[in-house]
Amino acid sequence: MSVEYGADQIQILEGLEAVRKRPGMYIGSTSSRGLHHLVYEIVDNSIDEALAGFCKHIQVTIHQDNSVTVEDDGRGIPTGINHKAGKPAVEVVFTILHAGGKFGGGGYKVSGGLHGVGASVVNALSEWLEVTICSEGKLYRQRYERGKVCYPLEVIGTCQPNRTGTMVTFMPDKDIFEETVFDFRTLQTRLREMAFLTKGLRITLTDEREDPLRQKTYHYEGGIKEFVQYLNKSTTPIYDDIIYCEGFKDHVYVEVAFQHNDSYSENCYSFVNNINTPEGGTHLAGFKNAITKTFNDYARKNKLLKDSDVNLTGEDIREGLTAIISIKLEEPQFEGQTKQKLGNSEARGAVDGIVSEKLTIYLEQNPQVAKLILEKSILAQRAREAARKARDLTRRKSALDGLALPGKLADCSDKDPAKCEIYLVEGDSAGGSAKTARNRNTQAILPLRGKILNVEKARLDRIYSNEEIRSMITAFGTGIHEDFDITKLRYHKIIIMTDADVDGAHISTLLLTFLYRFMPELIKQGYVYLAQPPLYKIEKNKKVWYAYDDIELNKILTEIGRDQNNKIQRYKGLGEMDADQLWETTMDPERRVLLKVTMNEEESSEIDLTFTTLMGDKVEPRREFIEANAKYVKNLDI
Ligand code: TTJ
Repeated sequence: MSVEYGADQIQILEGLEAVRKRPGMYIGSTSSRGLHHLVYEIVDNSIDEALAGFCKHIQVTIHQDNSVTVEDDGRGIPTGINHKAGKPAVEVVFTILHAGGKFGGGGYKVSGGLHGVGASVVNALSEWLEVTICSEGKLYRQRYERGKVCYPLEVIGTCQPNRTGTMVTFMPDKDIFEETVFDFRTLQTRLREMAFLTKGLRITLTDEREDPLRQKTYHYEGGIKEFVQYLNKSTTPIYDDIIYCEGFKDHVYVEVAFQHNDSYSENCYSFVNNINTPEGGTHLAGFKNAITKTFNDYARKNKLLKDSDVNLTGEDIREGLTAIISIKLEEPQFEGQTKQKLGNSEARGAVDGIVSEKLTIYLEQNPQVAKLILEKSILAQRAREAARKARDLTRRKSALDGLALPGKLADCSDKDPAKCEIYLVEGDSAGGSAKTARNRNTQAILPLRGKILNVEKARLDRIYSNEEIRSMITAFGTGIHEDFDITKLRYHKIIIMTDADVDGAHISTLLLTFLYRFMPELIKQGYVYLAQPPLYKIEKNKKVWYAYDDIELNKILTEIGRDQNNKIQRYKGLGEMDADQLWETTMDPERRVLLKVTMNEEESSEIDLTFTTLMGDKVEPRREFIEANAKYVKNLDI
C-alpha cells in the first residue's frame, strides 16, 4: 500500500503495463462483463465518498461514442501533492496500481468492485481518460492515454466556491475489450442495486445514444427495506411490515431487511461492502442461524410449538422469505473457487448477534406478525414431511424396478451423457413426430402433457407428486434436493422444444422456472437449451426455405424475388410439421439453431424478480414487466 519514491516508482510503471498485458487478472475478463466492471470500479469511488457522508448524487452518462462519464458531488479527489509519491494525489489514484481511498481525510474504503482494484486499472484499460475536479473554487484537469499521463494536473478555470466534486470520463480501449458497447440494462440493474444498498444516495443513469435520451434516477430513503419491497412487488406479502435490523459489532456494520410472501420459494441476497455474494458465507450463515433459533425460541415460549413437536428447520422458516443481508467491514476475505463466499468469522457472530437481539424484540412487540410467520413455517414443516415421503417413494421405486425410467420417455441407445440429448416436447402429438424424426442413438424424447405445474405457486409435496416433474427428475437421473448429483446427469443437452407461439413461450417459462428453482446447476453449467422451430416455410419451384422470424422471411423473399408463386406457410405449432421437416429444421444437429440458456449470477435478484413477476399471482406487475421488456428481449437470456 505505501509508495516509496524512486525504486518503487519504476515498479509502478510496470504495474500498469502488467494490467494491459493481463487485463483478465484485474477485471475478471475482457468480455462485456469486464467492460461493465470498468464503470463499477469508478462508481465505487463515489460510493465510498457517499458512505463517508459527503456525496449525495452520482451521475453516470453513456455518451454517443460509448465513452462513459461518472460525476459526483463529493469533496473531490485531493489535488495537493502526495509527499510519498511526490505528485498530486489524483495522479497517484489514476497511475499507481492499488492506490486510492486510503489517503487524506477520514472515512475508510469499504466498497470496491469484484476485484477491488480501483481507478488505475480502469485508466490502464482506457484509450483515454480525463478527470476533472472541482474544489476550493478551482477546476482541475488531467488526461491520460492508455494509463500514461498526457500533461501535469492543470487548473483550467474556476468553479463556484461552495461546489465540489469529481468527474471522470473514459473510453474503454478497443485493443483490450472484445465488446465496447455498454448495455443500459446491465448498468441500470447494478446502479439500482447500489442505490438500494446506500440509503439516501441518488444515482442517475443517462443514455445519450438514444433520441430522446433515456434517463433513470434511483434514490431510496429506505435503503434495503425498499429493496425488499421492490423484490416483493409482484408477490402477496403475508404481513405489512418489512422487518429491519441494524447494528455495529466487532467492527462489522450489519443491516438486514426481510418480509415473507405467500409463495414457497426463498429469495435471500447477501452483500459485503455492496458486492453481491451469491455463494453466501459467514454473514449469511449468521443470519440463517439467528432467524432459525429466534423463531423456534419464540414459538416454544408462546406455545405455538408444543413440547412434543420437533423444531422448525431453517428451510421451513425461510419458505416465502425475501431478505437482504448487507454488511460492511474493513477487510473482507473471500473464499471458495470463485472468491465469492465471505470467510470472515467475525461476520457470522456480528450478524447472528444483531439479528437475534433485534428480532427477539420485534417479535415480542408484534405477536400478530410472529404468529403469521410461524403458522406458515409450520405448514411448510408438514409439507416438507409429505414431500420427503413422496421422494422416498420415488427412490424406493427406482430401487425396485431398475432404472424405472418414465414410460413416456423414448430413450436413446448411447449411454455416454456427453453425446446424449433429451428433448422436452410439449404435447403428445409433437412428441410423436419427434420420436419418428430423432436420431435414436443420441436423442431421447420426453413428451410432456399440457400445462406444466407452476412451481412458484405450489408447495413441495405437490411438486414432487406431479407426474411431469417426476418424469423429468427420473429421466435426467440427477435426483433432486439433497440427493441432487450433477455427475449422474444422463444427457448433456436438455432441450426444451415448444411451439413458437404464446402458449409455447409460457410452457418454456414454466419449465425454465422449475429448472431454475430446483436444478439451477443444470443452467449454471450450460446444459439447458431452447430449440428454435421455424416460423415460416417458403416454397418456390420445388425449392424450400425456412425462416425463423419475420426479418429472415423478408430477407429470403428479397433474395428469391417476391413472386405470386411463392408459397408461404406460417407454422402455428410443431404439430404442423411432419417428422422430416421437424428433423431438418429443429432437431438435426447439423442444421438446427439452439439457444443456450445462461444466467449471470451478478443479476440473480433480477432473475428471481423476472420469475416471480412472470409466474406470480399479480397481474398488474406482470403486464408492466412484459410491456417494459417486450422491446428489449431478443434472446431469452435469463
Ligand atoms: C478522499 O479524502 C479527502 C476528500 O476526498 C476524498 C475523495 O477522494 N473523494 C472522492 C473520490 N470523491 N469522489 C471520488 C472519485 C470519483 C470518481 C468518479 C472517480 C474516482 C477515482 C474518485
